[in-house]
Amino acid sequence: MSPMVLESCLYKAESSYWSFEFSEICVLYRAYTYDLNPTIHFTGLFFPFHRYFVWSYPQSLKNDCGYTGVSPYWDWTLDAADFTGSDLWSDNITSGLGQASGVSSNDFEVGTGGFAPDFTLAYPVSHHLRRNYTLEPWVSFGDLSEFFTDLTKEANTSFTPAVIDALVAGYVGDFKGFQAAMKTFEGPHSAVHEVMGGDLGGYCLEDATEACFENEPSPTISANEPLFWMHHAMVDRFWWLWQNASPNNMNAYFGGSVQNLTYYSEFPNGGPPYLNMTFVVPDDGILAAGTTLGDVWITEGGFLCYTYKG
Ligand SMILES: [Cu+2]
Repeated sequence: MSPMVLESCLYKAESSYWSFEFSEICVLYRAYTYDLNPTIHFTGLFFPFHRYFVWSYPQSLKNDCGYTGVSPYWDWTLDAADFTGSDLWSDNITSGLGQASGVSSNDFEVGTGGFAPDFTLAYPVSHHLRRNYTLEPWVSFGDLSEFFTDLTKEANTSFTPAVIDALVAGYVGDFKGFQAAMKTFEGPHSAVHEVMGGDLGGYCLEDATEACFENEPSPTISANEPLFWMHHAMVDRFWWLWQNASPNNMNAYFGGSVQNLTYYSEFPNGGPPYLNMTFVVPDDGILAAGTTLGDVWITEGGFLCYTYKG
């Protein structure tokens, strides 16, 4: 297990690309601890934990960096059709987020844009941001083939506007079904992580330990990438859109506390014991202790107090 990695604000950029206007991005690093991984993925904690985790990010930016702006989300549906052609990957050092794919001869380090060349990430050891855009990321997931309909599926087809619109409109009152569709191995959440490869995809550094490669891809690495926060803000927005799509969705919930990939089709979002609104979100030293699922259920409520524009 590793402690939270937190550094102070060190990067600012301007962009008009995002779904709503903001004047600066402020970046800090956090990594969730290793033992949280099976607790918050493929369980009923996926959406509420990540809502709390994503919410905590701008709080830290405000408290630790004096940030006064809003928190952007990355609407990847806009980039699905021509992913590598997106303005997002501009090489401009003051407004671009750099290459979608880094330099292969250099462990896929991103060599352009605002995150190059001196930008360093802290987890698990100091390194430069890595991206390895891979259109068919799942061809190497052969030992998990039972979870895929097609290992050669092109990842950008999982996060098109049509896919997202259908998911938001569907699964009325069915939280388990909604999460299963979103969080499935080839669903939008995973697709964005894996199409990016590198840090966001959870891939080990070239000279990492054997233990790292045995657990690859690992979500513990993915929060290195500044885009992690904007990706997961979009995942949270996606849940928010679904919550607001029907009165039957807002408080809909069903999820288990134990990841069960052996019986995945029966327990796509966890097996028993089942969770409820009084369950305390695991903080593991990262977040304020004692926050319940009910506390983070409604974004416009008193505790979180935010909404999404656009
Ligand atoms: Cu994720």
